[in-house]
Amino acid sequence: MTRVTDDTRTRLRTCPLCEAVCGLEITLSAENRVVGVRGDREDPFSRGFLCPKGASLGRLDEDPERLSEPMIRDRATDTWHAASWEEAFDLIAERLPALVAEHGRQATALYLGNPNAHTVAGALYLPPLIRALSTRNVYSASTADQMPKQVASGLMFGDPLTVPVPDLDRTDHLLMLGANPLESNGSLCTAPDYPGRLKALRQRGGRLVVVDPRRTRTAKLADEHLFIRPGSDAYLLFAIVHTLFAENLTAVRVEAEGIEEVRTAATAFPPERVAERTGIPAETIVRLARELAAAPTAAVYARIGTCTAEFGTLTQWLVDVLNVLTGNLDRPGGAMFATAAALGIVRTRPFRLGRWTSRVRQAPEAMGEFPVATLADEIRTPGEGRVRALVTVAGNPVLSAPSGARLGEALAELEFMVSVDRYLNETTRHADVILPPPRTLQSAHYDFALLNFAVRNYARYSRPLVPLGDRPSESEILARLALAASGQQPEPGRDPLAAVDELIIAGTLHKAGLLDRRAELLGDNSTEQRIDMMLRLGPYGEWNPEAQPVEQAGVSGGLNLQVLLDHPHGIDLGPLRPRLPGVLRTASQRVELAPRPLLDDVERLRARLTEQATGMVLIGRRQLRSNNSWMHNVPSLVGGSNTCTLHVHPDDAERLGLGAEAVVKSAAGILTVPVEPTEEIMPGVVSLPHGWGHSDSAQSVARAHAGVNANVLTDDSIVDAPSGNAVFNGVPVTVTPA
Ligand SMILES: Nc1nc2c(c(=O)[nH]1)N[C@H]1C(S)=C(S)[C@@H](COP(=O)(O)OP(=O)(O)OC[C@H]3O[C@@H](n4cnc5c(=O)[nH]c(N)nc54)[C@H](O)[C@@H]3O)O[C@H]1N2
Ligand SMILES: Nc1nc2c(c(=O)[nH]1)N[C@H]1C(S)=C(S)[C@@H](COP(=O)(O)OP(=O)(O)OC[C@H]3O[C@@H](n4cnc5c(=O)[nH]c(N)nc54)[C@H](O)[C@@H]3O)O[C@H]1N2
Ligand code: SF4
Ligand SMILES: [Mo]
Repeated sequence: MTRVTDDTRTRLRTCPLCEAVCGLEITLSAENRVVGVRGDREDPFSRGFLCPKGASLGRLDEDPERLSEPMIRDRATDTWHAASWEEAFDLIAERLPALVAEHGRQATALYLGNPNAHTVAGALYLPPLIRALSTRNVYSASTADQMPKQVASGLMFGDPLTVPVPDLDRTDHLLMLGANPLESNGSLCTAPDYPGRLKALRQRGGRLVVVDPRRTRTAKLADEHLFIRPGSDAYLLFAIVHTLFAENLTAVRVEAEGIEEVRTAATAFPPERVAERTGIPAETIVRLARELAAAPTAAVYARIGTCTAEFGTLTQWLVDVLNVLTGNLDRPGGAMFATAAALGIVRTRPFRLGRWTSRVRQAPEAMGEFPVATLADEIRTPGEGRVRALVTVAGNPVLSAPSGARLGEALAELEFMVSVDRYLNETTRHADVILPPPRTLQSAHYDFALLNFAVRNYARYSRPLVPLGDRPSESEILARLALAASGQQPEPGRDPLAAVDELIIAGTLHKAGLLDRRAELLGDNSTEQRIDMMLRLGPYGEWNPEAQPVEQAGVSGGLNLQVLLDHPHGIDLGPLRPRLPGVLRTASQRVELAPRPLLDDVERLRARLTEQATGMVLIGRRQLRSNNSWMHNVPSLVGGSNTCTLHVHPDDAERLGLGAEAVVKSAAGILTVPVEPTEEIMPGVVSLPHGWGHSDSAQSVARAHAGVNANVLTDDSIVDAPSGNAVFNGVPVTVTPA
């Protein structure tokens, strides 16, 4: 460890590692090595909170095994050599356009991974890349994650990005399903120090109820924890809806269509009919409904455990149906919509689902994407439109997608593959070219996506802490990739980023009637000027005639980049405010409680109600010192409790005669895993974390803590019908002694 000396400097930056957006205070040595990380106590949102991952940001950023130069693979020998940026882009410009010329645009696919939600490059420079490729074969981690929430929100509110979040700091009652923020730090609910906020809820007399097949750390903090049979949340929520109607407990306060249709649909799901399926007694369900209705304010919140399930979209829909029926949507203490500072995509027409379908499975698109669960089919099924080339950006689908191992075999059949990634890993090993992004600390940071889901309105911009030198930023990599994919060379002497930005700036200012003010945009480069424009035109912006006031002391006038630069700890933009009907984009201009595609899907739910729960089922879990697949090469983040084991209830372990290891078999695959008996899991359920399985990894620490790939067991042939989302929870398995 480098000593803190006079040459060190301390700088502020947002942590990019999870959705909690904590402010960090980072101490750097003269050589730009991280010598210390602390939570930024002056950040008005995170107030000094820091988790073990944030504390390890330096080690992660300086991992000696991360890639620093482009890599090119020789297919004949399967060996890699470092290449110059010119060589790498030249190869792409030679191969991709030729492939498209021969086989058409659909022959190229794109897969976008989770870290894109945390980078400026992902937010601002993926859209031009998608346009340049102009293929319908766009896939992302969203269909292994939150697509059900986005589809439900799109149908109910008209915009899939209009997602309500629980008003954590003011609610009196929180019903939480399938989320474990004490390990994950929260998701689709940006809340730094989520654990502290939950403790505060209880301290002010509020009630927290957690529904989870595992007694998680979050469950232990709650007033009440209920085990639920995996995959049955939609039944539970429908029965709560049923009870609200049956007992006249509804109190709708917003303009809503379709209340009668919801009442009718719920008649099929009285509490006594779902009790067995959910494992929750009818009396308890009735009590949950009464408590929800009686609380002065309440919010229902459900996350990944309920999204990555067969009825994910119905569950997410019912969450907000409950928020509406109990009068809690869009009111303080209920479920509210954040107001992010940067101007986002302005949607003018209502969200539509299934505008086109995939070639092999006829899966409907959602938000311009096909389900990642069908990517392997599109690569492997011969015929016109077959995917022959793939570009991945910040994704590791071999470990993160359902039937990931099968997808890995499909990747090996591609004719050409490019990955923008910091590692040579389970996915990128199939690439022909890997383009590594710079260090995190060499990148600027602004949370374009996550601040739309914040529990308090807030903005913070961080400039790069370490100079880039003569290598490209990730934004430039994506811009040059877009050029190479269309067979173009960057114009000599012209910054390819500036070319992209100029088009967007001119278009946006023209629409706003402000083209003559182009010269006023501030910033060191075109990206910053774009951010300045988005802030100025945004809901608190200097150029927005209807801007909301910025109430923070010391900030006068509307927001622009300079105001954010002057407030490096971030700016508090106040508690969430009611936003209906302004945010609605539905045809009716009301909240649509009974969208047709969802009512249609209720039939599928109904048909499965009486299904007997036999055998064991598999679910996932997250670990505090981990993040999906890519943080296992940092010594401080592996080992201890952070290991890849199968959680099994001791009664099941005994009944099944399990020893130290078990063989777990599903319809999709088979694995041998170490067994960890624990009372914290519901009988009949086993849990395995995802993101492991590094036995062939090029990273030495990850290889030494390999674990197994949980997605060998998950089955890509089963998805949540409306959204196409992958199913990771409730996978039928057999468990036998090894
Ligand atoms: N069984 C099971 N599977 C799951 C889940 C589950 O709960 N259970 N969860 C799902 C969820 S919620 C998600 S979001 C997905 C995640 O799915 P993916 O996004 O496909 O997987 P990650 O492991 O997050 O991979 C991120 C990749 O980005 C690279 N990377 C990291 N930082 C950067 C960067 O700044 N730039 C670039 N270019 N690359 C970077 C890493 O090296 C890694 O290769 O996994 C899903 N898979
Ligand atoms: N430390 C850490 N933090 C992370 C990540 C990480 O890998 N590690 N990943 C990040 C990502 S990509 C995301 S999307 C978020 C996710 O954030 P969360 O949604 O909070 O994710 P989990 O911690 O996996 O919690 C999901 C819970 O659902 C439960 N569950 C499983 N099946 C069911 C079911 O059928 N019904 C119900 N009611 N519960 C069920 C599981 O037992 C688990 O406790 O976390 C992010 N933060
Ligand atoms: S909670 Fe998330 S944002 Fe905060 S320090 Fe940890 S990883 Fe970073
Ligand atoms: Mo995720």
